[in-house]
Amino acid sequence: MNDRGCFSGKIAQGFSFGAAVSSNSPVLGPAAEAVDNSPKKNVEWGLLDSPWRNVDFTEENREVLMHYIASYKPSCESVSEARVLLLGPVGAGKSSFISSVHSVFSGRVTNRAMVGTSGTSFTQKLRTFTIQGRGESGDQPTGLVLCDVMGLGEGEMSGLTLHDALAVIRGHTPEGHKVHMRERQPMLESSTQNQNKFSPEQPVRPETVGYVKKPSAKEKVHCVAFVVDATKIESHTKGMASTFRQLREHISDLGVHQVALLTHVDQVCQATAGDITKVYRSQLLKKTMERAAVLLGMSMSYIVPVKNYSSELDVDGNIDTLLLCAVKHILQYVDLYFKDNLEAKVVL
Ligand SMILES: Nc1nc2c(ncn2[C@@H]2O[C@H](COP(=O)(O)OP(=O)(O)OP(=O)(O)O)[C@@H](O)[C@H]2O)c(=O)[nH]1
Ligand SMILES: [Mg+2]
Repeated sequence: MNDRGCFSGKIAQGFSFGAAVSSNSPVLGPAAEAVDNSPKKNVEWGLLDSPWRNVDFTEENREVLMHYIASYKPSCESVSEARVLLLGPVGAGKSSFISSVHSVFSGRVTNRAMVGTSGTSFTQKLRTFTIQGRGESGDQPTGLVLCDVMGLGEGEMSGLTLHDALAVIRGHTPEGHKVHMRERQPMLESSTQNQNKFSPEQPVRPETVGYVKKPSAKEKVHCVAFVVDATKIESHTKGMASTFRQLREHISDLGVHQVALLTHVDQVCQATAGDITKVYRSQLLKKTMERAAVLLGMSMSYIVPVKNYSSELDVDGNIDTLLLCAVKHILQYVDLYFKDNLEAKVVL
């Protein structure tokens, strides 16, 4: 961490990233420190006077966002749940995002999606999670399903392949058997048995057990959310940029919109780590998002920052709000998919 309170890079004299901070590095102090909001400190931290995007971090807005998501229904008669696939490099925070969103709605930090710390992808199978949050007690399933899958590798021979990623998006990939899908419990893994692991040697194909030959609209993925770790943007090779480019080309051909989540923002900017409401005031994070946009080959407007629950024991209203904003952002592109591809439901 440098004396500007940031973990890497310089802000004033030309932006440059230092060695990427490992996602396993301890989060340095700010959360534990009292946050100094003085103008002098803001300059030291490289904080803009006003945010470059406006987020309402009030408790009321958190409630509004929760209600929006809890009552969300896809605008298509034949589809009751929006399926969103999280795609990104190993350790980017895909499973953490799912767990974090679940934590927001359950009011306590949980590790539902099995978050890992290994160098190879911790998540090995396609797993789908229905977010709960509807109803009086908030324990009914919402219309949002988040799909977790193994991490992308730098090339075709490691991690999830392009072929398998597209098979998931097209809805061919078995999630256990259909009967399991119907019997799926909210926030429970829908495929625990007889499930082939993703492997470059064994691509998903018609012979794969449980292969869905003619996926219906509800079995397809309706939006892809790329997940990238803010501390690793600079350390990704050209191979990863090319993986993203190929994925984006093919996914766009399928008419599926893509957004991106920039995770680990707390490990890039100390001020933001101490107070997540500063996320859009951090010049370093703005630069990091610009770099992420280049890596992903997408406009900044598709990218939103999040801080996943990682070391916290309790949920925090402001962290919740940023996570909920990310979910709303995703759902807007899900809606666009239904608008573009399927018959819109008549709203009376
Ligand atoms: N500080 C911090 N840590 C995070 C954040 N998101 C994820 N992590 C940590 O990063 C590590 C990897 O997170 P995972 O959610 O397992 O990443 P993944 O993308 O699912 O990884 P694979 O399944 O291995 O591909 C875990 O130790 C998480 O606690 C974040 O926003 N901030
Ligand atoms: Mg994972």
